Amino acid sequence: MFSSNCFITDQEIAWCPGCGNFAILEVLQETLAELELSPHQVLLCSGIGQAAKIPHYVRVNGFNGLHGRALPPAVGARIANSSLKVIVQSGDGDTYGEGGNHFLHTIRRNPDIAHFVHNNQVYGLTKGQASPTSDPGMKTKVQAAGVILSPFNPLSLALTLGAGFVARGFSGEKEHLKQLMKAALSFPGYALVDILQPCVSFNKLNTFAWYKKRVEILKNHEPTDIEAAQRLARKWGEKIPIGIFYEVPTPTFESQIPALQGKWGKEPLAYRHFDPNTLAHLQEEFM
Ligand SMILES: Cc1ncc(C[n+]2csc(CCOP(=O)(O)OP(=O)(O)O)c2C)c(N)n1
Ligand code: SF4
Repeated sequence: MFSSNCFITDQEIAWCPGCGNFAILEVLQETLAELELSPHQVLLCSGIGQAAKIPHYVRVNGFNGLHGRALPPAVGARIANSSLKVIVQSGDGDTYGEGGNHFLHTIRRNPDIAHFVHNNQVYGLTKGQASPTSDPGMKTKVQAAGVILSPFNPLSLALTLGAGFVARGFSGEKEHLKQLMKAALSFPGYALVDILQPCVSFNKLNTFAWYKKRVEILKNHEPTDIEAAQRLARKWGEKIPIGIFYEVPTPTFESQIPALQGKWGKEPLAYRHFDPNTLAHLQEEFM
């Protein structure tokens, strides 16, 4: 049996003291241990950014893609090796900005992966420019007169596109976040957990205290009620709900790929023996 220490690497952590990423990292390591997963069973994919450094700090299989490009390799890896627990972890800029298109189409595909977005409402690594989730009016060095765009609502959009698991967590509510991660990792399909994560260096508006005053753990919410989930997803201000907004499984991408079903699906693609002779008839036909 593994403890969370088994998931720690010897890499020096390059986050600012007090950054909300530390709590998310710790909760992830505890979650993996408590789910009794061993390091070789997990693949962690990320893009670029502060949040995206996480594969360096967790002792599992890891993949660092380009900015915004964490989801496609994660989906590919999941198809190639269905014995892996695939987790994508990235920032709000990475996921909802640069990776917006992949975000939309991954939800439509519904692969069995868990997606934990560290949402600090800024581009942290590049020194705090506004991101798609920044609150209107927030001043940054680039948006000196304040953000003028309406914020992107990832949870509402995910629900609209038919995501089966949609949740919001907060890095300051660690036990609660662990329950969300466990539920997302046990969910058969694409599971989104948007995690509010204070960036102490660049987001002086949405601070730890700002979130702490507002977040409210959901009680008595029926997570199969899509309309109630949408109402919760749109709630942002004096009260910010956290918890599982929606949880209803639908057929996964993998379950609809013939090559992964029946006699073909007995073992993951990655472990199957490939005999080039089986392609001989195709070569004859096309060459
Ligand atoms: C295509 C592309 N555009 C811009 C950059 C520069 N860049 C690197 S990290 C980053 C911001 C990351 O912000 P976010 O995804 O919100 O993550 P955080 O650092 O806040 O965790 C940017 C703009 C890049 N690497 N590639
Ligand atoms: S810049 Fe912000 S997100 Fe990046 S490590 Fe520092 S506090 Fe964390």
